[in-house]
Amino acid sequence: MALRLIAVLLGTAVLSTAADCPSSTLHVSEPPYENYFLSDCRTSSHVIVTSPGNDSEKQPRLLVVWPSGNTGIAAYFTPENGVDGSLGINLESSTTTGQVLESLDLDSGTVTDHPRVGVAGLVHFDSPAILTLPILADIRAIRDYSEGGGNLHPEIQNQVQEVAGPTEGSATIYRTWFDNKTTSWLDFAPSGSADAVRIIPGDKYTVRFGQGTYSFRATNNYPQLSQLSPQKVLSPASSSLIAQNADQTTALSFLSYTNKLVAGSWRFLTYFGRDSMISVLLMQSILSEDQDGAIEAAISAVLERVNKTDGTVCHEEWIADWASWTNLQTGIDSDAPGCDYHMIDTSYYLPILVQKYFLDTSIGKNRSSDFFNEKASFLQGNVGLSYQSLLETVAEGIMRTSAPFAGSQTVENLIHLKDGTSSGEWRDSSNGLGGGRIPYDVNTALVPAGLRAISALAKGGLFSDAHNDWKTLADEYAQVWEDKTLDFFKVNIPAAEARDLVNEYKSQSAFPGSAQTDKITGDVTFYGLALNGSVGTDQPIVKVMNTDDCFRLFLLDTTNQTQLSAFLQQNANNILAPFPVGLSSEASLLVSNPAYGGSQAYADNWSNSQYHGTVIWSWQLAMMAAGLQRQLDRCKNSTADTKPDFCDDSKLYNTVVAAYNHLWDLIDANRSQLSGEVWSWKYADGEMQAVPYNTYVDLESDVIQLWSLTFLAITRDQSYSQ
Ligand SMILES: *[C@@H]1O[C@H](CO)[C@@H](O)[C@H](O)[C@H]1NC(C)=O
Ligand SMILES: *[C@@H]1O[C@H](CO)[C@@H](O)[C@H](O)[C@H]1NC(C)=O
Ligand SMILES: *[C@@H]1O[C@H](CO)[C@@H](O)[C@H](O)[C@H]1NC(C)=O
Ligand SMILES: *[C@@H]1O[C@H](CO)[C@@H](O)[C@H](O)[C@H]1NC(C)=O
Ligand SMILES: *[C@@H]1O[C@H](CO)[C@@H](O)[C@H](O)[C@H]1NC(C)=O
Ligand SMILES: *[C@@H]1O[C@H](CO)[C@@H](O)[C@H](O)[C@H]1NC(C)=O
Ligand SMILES: *[C@@H]1O[C@H](CO)[C@@H](O)[C@H](O)[C@H]1NC(C)=O
Ligand SMILES: *[C@@H]1O[C@H](CO)[C@@H](O)[C@H](O)[C@H]1NC(C)=O
Ligand SMILES: CC(=O)N[C@H]1CO[C@H](CO)[C@@H](O)[C@@H]1O
Repeated sequence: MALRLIAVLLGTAVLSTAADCPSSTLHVSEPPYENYFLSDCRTSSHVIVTSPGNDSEKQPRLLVVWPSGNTGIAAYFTPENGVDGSLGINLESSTTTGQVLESLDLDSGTVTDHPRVGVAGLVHFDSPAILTLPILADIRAIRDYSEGGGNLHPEIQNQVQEVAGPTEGSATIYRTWFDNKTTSWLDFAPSGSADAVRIIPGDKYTVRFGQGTYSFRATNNYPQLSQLSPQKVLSPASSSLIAQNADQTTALSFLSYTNKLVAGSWRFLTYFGRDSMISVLLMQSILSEDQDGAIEAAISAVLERVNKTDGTVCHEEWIADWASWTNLQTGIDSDAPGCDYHMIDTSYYLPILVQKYFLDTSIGKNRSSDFFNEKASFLQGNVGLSYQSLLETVAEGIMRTSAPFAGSQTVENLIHLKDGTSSGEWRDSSNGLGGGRIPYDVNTALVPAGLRAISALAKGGLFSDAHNDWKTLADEYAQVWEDKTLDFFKVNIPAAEARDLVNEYKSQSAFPGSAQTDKITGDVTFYGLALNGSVGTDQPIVKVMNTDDCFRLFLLDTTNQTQLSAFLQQNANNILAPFPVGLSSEASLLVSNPAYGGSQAYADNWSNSQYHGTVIWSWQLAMMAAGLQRQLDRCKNSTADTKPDFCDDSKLYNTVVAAYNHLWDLIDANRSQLSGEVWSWKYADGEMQAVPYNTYVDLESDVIQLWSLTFLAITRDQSYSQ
């Protein structure tokens, strides 16, 4: 996407208390969205103004979101004259401070546990405007409206109130949450000569503004999270990144709090297990360690949210007002938080991450005993359980579910999506796995890597004596999962058939570029995205070439040399081959290539408008680069008897190095895209050019995303330059 990070101001002293309360701000322009971030000791806020011009798909909107409570306020406007496209809105800088946003503490000086805090600014309407819809609710409820086809929750909307005042010509819109304690407020007052703000009688929620500038304040009195400043989120050794990459380190800080990391803003501004653990694994080398650091914040957030019954790690939390709303659906009047446990991949990341920090770093080792003695306090059902026991519960779940395949290597014993769900790992859109039930990444990489880590943790004394057998048993299981899973997913297509399939795909997908079939010089091999468990022994494979090889590369040092060499060969070939033969494109490495599927459904279901189709995800590039590096590094520093065979196969080794360098060339060529979550491409001037994902789909992508910041830590190793 045409993401630009500009006008970065760090530590801007706006207020007289600035020395005690340094602030950081960030402006990201992604038309028609203007994004403003402000964080200081009072609050962390993200304000987005949408001014869509004549794009009738989108409505002018002022949106303010807060990670504390995962809540926000959306105000949708229409032009008073009813002519689409005639209303432009924008934020103006303050004439006194020069700042676009100012933080507020309206209870400053009074003693209260829950001060009313938020942001203030100036909004300009370039023609008279009607505020037709305010949503003062959890971000989940706002998303239900913005991407759920205009779906509103009447129980929430009915609680919205409007009053004139507090000053002449001003108006306040507010809503008290289901907890009866918390309120969100949005107030407007004319600035300069603008018309008074007028509540239109009889028509609830409707407010009129004239042409001109209005001051607004968006506030709530929910307890605030404590943000990790750029200095605190990074390790001391990495603090120079703050000056070198001010925009990205500010974004990282905005997503990092003392008790959790959040996935992105504005749509996913809360705990997500997979996002936070993958991000920490990729960025571990630059993140702060120790008790108040980012790594422990992420791990403790995961442990707090474990399902103590079966050891599943939480995918997404629901908290605050959305927790109340969810609980009310089952007749419970409580804001006790809850979790979604339907993902089958997330649990495995936990032991891997725990090993990498609590066993493999000196500070982690020293912290281990104190950390694992801590008691959980977040989920009602986990209160009082030690972090150690929660970790052990997760490991028990992994050992239990991986035992059947370790004993008997059948497709039935592989890890399946949970019954009744259509997703379970990172490709979690409806077409992401194409109906597959047995995902490639989970079975060939995450399970064995999780088992290796469990063995290491057992040897490191992190589990109770009852599990001493895991020291060897988990390693034995891991060996089977490492060696025996890959073949289930293997797709091998003879060259002539592969050329036919790609030509067919070119017409099915109406791809305007060359089919590139001259690049097919031998069999095409790859590992399919998933197996379809429902057809048992037929094991039909979802024949989509993909980047999920990165998990095995990044997480495992596999030891079957025939298998490793073949795996690296196909991976390197597919990275080097141009789409639609391989995964490479001018817009970077595509996460899927359905050209070998052999049907129109494949072309349609993995198109460049599908979330997990022929599109590019930043963190997949990072994990692929880090994974190739891990394997190449094995050649440098292994002893003679552990050195992988491919290291001495100069043709293969050089192909892997070429793939590594090609990938980095793609990454370097498209640096401006990397902070976005996902982007797509259009074909023009004879190449596939990067375009924002929302070019094809009316879906806002998060303008900052935790796992898209990982290139702060993942860098090219020049020693492999040819
Ligand atoms: C919207 O379209 C109208 C009529 O075509 C045009 O006059 C106006 O300039 C357009 N506005 C913008 C913001 O592009
Ligand atoms: C909030 O107030 C409503 C209406 O008085 C009441 O029904 C509800 O039980 C209260 N909820 C809580 C959590 O106090
Ligand atoms: C936790 O796991 C148990 C056992 O699988 C399941 O019955 C329960 O529904 C899970 N809890 C939640 C909140 O999903
Ligand atoms: C280990 O932790 C203790 C506090 O628990 C601290 O005093 C000591 O400095 C730490 N040592 C290292 C090497 O970090
Ligand atoms: C393609 O998507 C449609 C609709 O979601 C689905 O019915 C069909 O099975 C999918 N095809 C494949 C190969 O996944
Ligand atoms: C999955 O299994 C179902 C039922 O046997 C079958 O209809 C479908 O085509 C299979 N899908 C794939 C992608 O193999
Ligand atoms: C290594 O993998 C290959 C290919 O899957 C297999 O044929 C071979 O038996 C394996 N070797 C060992 C020692 O397990
Ligand atoms: C192997 O190489 C990596 C990166 O060069 C290094 O971090 C690691 O310590 C090395 N391992 C051994 C056993 O030398
Ligand atoms: C938007 C952008 O930077 N696109 C570049 C991505 O990289 C290719 C080269 O692989 C360039 O041609 C594009 O201009």
